[in-house]
Amino acid sequence: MNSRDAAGSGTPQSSWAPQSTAPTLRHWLERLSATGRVATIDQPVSLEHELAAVAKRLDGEQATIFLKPGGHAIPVVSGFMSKRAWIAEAMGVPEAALLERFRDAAGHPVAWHELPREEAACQQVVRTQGIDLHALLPIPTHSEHDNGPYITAGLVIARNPRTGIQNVSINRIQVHAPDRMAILMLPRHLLAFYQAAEAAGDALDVAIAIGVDPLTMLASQAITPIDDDELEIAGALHGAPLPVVKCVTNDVRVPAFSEIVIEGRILPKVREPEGPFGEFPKYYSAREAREVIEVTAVTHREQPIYHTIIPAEMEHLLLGAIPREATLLAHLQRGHPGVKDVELSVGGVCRYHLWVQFDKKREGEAKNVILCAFGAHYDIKQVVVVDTDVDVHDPAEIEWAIATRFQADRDLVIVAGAQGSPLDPSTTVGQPEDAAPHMQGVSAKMGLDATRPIVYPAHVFTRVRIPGQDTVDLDRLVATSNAAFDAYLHSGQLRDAV
Ligand SMILES: Cc1cc2nc3c(=O)[nH]c(=O)nc-3n(C[C@H](O)[C@H](O)[C@H](O)COP(=O)(O)O)c2cc1C
Ligand SMILES: [Mn+2]
Repeated sequence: MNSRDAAGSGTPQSSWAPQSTAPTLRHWLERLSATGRVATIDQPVSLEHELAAVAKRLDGEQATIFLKPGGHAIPVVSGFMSKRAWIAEAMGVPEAALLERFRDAAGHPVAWHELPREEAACQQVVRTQGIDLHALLPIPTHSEHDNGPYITAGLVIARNPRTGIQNVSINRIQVHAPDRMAILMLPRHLLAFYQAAEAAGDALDVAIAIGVDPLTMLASQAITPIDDDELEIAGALHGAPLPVVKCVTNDVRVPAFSEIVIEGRILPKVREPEGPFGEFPKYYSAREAREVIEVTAVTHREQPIYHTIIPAEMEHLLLGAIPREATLLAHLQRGHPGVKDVELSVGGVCRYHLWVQFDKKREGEAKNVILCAFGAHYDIKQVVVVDTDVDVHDPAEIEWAIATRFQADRDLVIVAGAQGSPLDPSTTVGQPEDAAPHMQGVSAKMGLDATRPIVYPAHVFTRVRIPGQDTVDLDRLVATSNAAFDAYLHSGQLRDAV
């Protein structure tokens, strides 16, 4: 049985009536706590490395809540969406329906609902003067060589200067002064908004929402056109308009139930050094000049909770993986309807290695699927295509398919000299001879067709199975105690002793 099917009930279609078990972070944490999935750390821990070390040790097993982080009164939470099954649970669908549900929500956005300020939890406490982020918020320093504290779980929300339509992304933010931060904006929507503002000599107003529910976090990672508002995708995932409120010092709308909101402006023509910072491929990115946010306000709930994401751990990797998988699956299925499912493997940092489950009808098709995947996203570096009897979510099954259905001289596809991930250190990134920007990130692509031939002699590819292995009634057959066996052993011991 596919392990994903076991996680929920019903077919993907029947459980699609959008419903969320996690309308706010607090609802979700309560649910995790009631089911033994929260580790409460009530001892003081240092914000420098110690907090991240504990959260990393428990990542993927339990969310962590630190009640006394670095002498602050505000608790820190981490790792509350570090398992696929938990994310599916938050969405209210079986794990097997996760990608389809996400794709459906991205295609059917729900407009948000604006609340008056007095109803918005995130503005219960408002501070616009004398802001010192280090004193106000428990912001951890994560990895060994990081350049100090970083906000890693902030939804950066901005308005398109031309249309006013909002955008949401997560960006790493270095807090290097009481009210100034440096931000990494790769060339996507936020950077496009900023460049438009900067060209007109203006700052770009932003808000950074920290401590939001898992579905709004996930929606922030949707791969969509520039004028799709990710908060509307969050509404679709929740099955209800997302409540928002206007910021105190600008016109950006933020989720009204956010625990904490930092308001500010990305300054035109200002750059300050940022990094190094330990990134998702589990290597550091270099110190470089980056854009700067000047903080204009900090608002929060009474007794807020601060969220930090441990870089390169499961919460970080899955947040990127699920929307990417949904997009890749749709892309592959457009040309190849036989594609059934995909997974971006954890070992490939949920970005570089794609596993594809495919119902092959004609020889050669798996190689077309491989080439299609290379074209879908420059990050994809290795593709493995397997048959429909192979569980694409089980690394041992993938390796078994490669071990027994793949021959390197026939089934390997290599494309030399393509573009790869700029964060993959094995590309030409940073090599002295290739230091010019247009020479960076050159990478080979590798595809493995691990499907069996369509026609094969009887028994050659017949998978060993034991009749009844999935259906035997263990409850009836297995005794509740080992007393009978112990008695049998004991009589044997007496004989041995003679
Ligand atoms: C934990 C985490 C950290 C991220 N850090 C950055 C970052 O520092 N800079 C960046 O450009 N993207 C970062 N991303 C990726 C973007 O948030 C993501 O690509 C987003 O979908 C971009 O939104 P956009 O398409 O609306 O521009 C991060 C993602 C996650 C999950
Ligand atoms: Mn966007």
